[in-house]
Order: sequence, then structure tokens, then C-alpha cells
Amino acid sequence: MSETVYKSVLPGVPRIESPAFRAELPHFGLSEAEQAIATKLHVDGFAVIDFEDVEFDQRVDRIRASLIPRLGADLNDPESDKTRGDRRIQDAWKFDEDVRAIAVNPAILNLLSRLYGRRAFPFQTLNFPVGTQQAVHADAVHFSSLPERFMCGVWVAMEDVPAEAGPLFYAPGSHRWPIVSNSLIGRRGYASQLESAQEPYADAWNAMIAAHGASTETFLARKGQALIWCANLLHGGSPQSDPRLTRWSQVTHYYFEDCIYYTPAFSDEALGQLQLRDIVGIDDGKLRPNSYLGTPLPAQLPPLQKRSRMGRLLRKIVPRRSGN
Ligand SMILES: O=C(O)CCC(=O)C(=O)O
Ligand SMILES: [Fe+2]
Repeated sequence: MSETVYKSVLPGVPRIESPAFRAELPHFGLSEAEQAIATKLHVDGFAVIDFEDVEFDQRVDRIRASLIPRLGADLNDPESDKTRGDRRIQDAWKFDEDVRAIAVNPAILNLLSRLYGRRAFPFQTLNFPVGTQQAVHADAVHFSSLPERFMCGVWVAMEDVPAEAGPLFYAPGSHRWPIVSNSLIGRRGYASQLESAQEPYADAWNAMIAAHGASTETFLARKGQALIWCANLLHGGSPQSDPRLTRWSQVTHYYFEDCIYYTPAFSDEALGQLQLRDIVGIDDGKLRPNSYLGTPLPAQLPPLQKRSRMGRLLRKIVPRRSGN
């Protein structure tokens, strides 16, 4: 990042989410097109871009062919109901070179690093053959960082998405609302168990949408378009009204270097009880240390994070959640 000579007065917040964004934007060394993306993310919490990859169409064909045997052969049948069951594959990058190539796309990594002011790296992929029909949520309850907001999702359309195929939806500007944490909803998270890591927060998210009178937008994507969303943007998958359709897409989740990575749904920040994550970068396959202000976290971690016998036992009782 050549523009790192510029020192923000607020390095603990992503550049695009900085309260001093308007004053700082000209100093970030962004092109005009990048400034437009940055401003869109700052104002609305999402931005649509074209996914730059000359091999994209071939990758999509290969990914479909490689994932269908794992997901169900009926995905090839034009008349079948494709929405039955939990249709998604997490971390296919581990065995599929094309999924990995999409996750480590150099243009995306470069752009995100410049928009956030810290080096971006991908850590999770999700591949969907159909609409997720997921209720509205912010990804920040699953994966967050300290300092907060250094996480984002990039959703890539692997085919055109009509309204009937369960397009992605989101509430523009909702990333600026308070991050719904356990402390905000009066819940203890550490060592808790949940069927769904989003469920405890659903009432709060819906109440904020109602209080703001906010409307949601859907993304009727063209194949090869990508949508970046901020960690706290409320989003989900619309109902898929035509179950015969497919909606092939890939989400890659990105973190940024020199942060502490943890799961807020199972943490109580005020008590220093963090469900830390052992994050592996998809780019180099290496563990990314939890790090704060340039210094890796000390080895002395609270019991649940220790690789001790007791820690392993506790992990069995309180499994780590890694969904989206
Ligand atoms: O693709 C969708 O419908 C939503 C996916 C999503 O929310 C996520 O991966 O975080
Ligand atoms: Fe999500």
C-alpha cells in the first residue's frame, strides 16, 4: 500500500467507516473510481463492483461441476425443487482451486486493503447453489475483530440472479446503527450454547429496522458482479419464489491484519471473555496471530482458548461456531 505514508488520526477504525471519512478521503491515495466505491461503502455499507478475473466463466463452470456431486445431482434437473435441505458448502477452497482463486483475487485483496487501511486476507468461503433465504442479520455476531469492524464479506454472482431466485437483500445505511452485541441485548454469551448464532439478536435487528422505517433493497446481480458488505450491514437472502431455479454464488469473508479475531455471539467483551478464533489465511494457509497494536496476543489466554486438556474438554461441550 503505497499510500501508507498518510497516517490517519483514527487508525482503529476502517478507513471507509471513519467518522473523519470526508476529511480523510483525499489523503487515502485512491483513484476516482476507488473513491466512489469508498464513499458508497461509507454511506450505504455496501458497494457493487465488477469481479476482475479473465478466467471467471471457466472457474464457474468448473466449480459447478465439482460441487454438484457433493450437493445433489438434482441441481442439474431443470424441473426439480432445489431449495430443499441446507445447500451450502463451507470452505470449499480447501479442495477446490477455483474457489480458492476467487477468494484470493488480487484486485479484491488490493482494493479491500486500501479501503480499510490494513492488509486484507480471506479466511472463509461459502458456496451456494440456490438462494439462502436467510433472515436479516449482521455478520458481526459471527466474526468480529478488535478493533471492531475490520471484517467484510464479498458476494460474487456466478450467474444472473432474477427476483424469483432469492436474491441477496440488505438495509442500506444499517452498518451505521449500533452493533448488536450480547451486552446490548442483555445476554451472557461466553460458554453459552446456541442452535443458531443469529437467533438471540433477531428481535433487536428487526426493532431497529422498524424504528428507522428502513426499507431493504435486493441485488438483482448480473453474473460476474460482486457486492462488498460491511461487517455490521444488515442483510440476508430473500425468499426463493421459484424453487426450480439455481442461484450459484460465492461469499468470501475477509479479515484484516493486526486485529484480534473472535466470535461475539459467544463472548462477553466487558468481562474480557472472548471466544477467540484460530484464523487461517486462505492466501498462505497459515495461522494469523491474534494481534493488537502490532503485538501478538500473549500465550496466556483464558481457559477456553488454551490448548490444554481442560480447554479441549470444554471445546467439546461448547463447540465453536463458524457459520456465516
Ligand atoms: O447469499 C445470501 O443469501 C446471504 C449470505 C450471507 O448472509 C453470508 O454469507 O454472510
Ligand atoms: Fe451474512
